[in-house]
Amino acid sequence: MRASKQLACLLTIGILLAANMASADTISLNFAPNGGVIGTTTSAGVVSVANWNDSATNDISNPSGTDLMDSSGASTTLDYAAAGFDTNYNTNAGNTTGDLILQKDYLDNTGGTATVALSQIPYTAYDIYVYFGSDGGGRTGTIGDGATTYYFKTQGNGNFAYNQTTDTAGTYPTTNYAIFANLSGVSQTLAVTKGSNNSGLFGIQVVEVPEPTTLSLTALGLLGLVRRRRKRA
Ligand SMILES: [Ca+2]
Ligand SMILES: [Ca+2]
Ligand SMILES: [Ca+2]
Repeated sequence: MRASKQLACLLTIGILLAANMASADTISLNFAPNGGVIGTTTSAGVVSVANWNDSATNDISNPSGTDLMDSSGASTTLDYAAAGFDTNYNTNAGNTTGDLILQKDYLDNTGGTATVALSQIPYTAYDIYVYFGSDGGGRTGTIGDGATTYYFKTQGNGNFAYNQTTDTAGTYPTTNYAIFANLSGVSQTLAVTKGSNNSGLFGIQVVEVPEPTTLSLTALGLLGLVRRRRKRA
């Protein structure tokens, strides 16, 4: 196969894979105990999508909800329930963008461990993005899903850019989100544990992972098509 044709083939497969990735659904949950509502038309998150589900805004520290909508606005089965948060609080992130509103208010854990239980997760395979922080910088803590625990130090009021912790060794990088990748099962419990001072959760995204078998078959099918066309030419 000539280099130009190889490139064209790879590009086509890349575009197809990208299209398949983009078709994956996302369910986004923003904790908005003090009114930091993202709503349905504003995009936010590392996986930047609209149609966020905002938690109750009436100064509640342990909200729950049922049948959250996905990023297309369609209702899903996903339910959630927070427990062990002691209060809620604000940063000075403001409200000029969805990403800032996400980090404006949060469920605050001032002692021990607090959890968010997700149930009736509608996807076969998925990643969970958890956004955490506080109004104060340099506060240590951990975020875990029962299998993996990531360490973090809060970014505080001076930095609302997205920075991911992948630290499982206890070096506490200054970050504001973690990804629990390639999970399966209908329920998960995410736990934030206080370190040096209180911190909490801004929000969560559950992102469907396209099934590898479907992707592989599609890619193989396309390769076959390209080869057949080459033979005819
Ligand atoms: Ca449900
Ligand atoms: Ca607590
Ligand atoms: Ca929030």
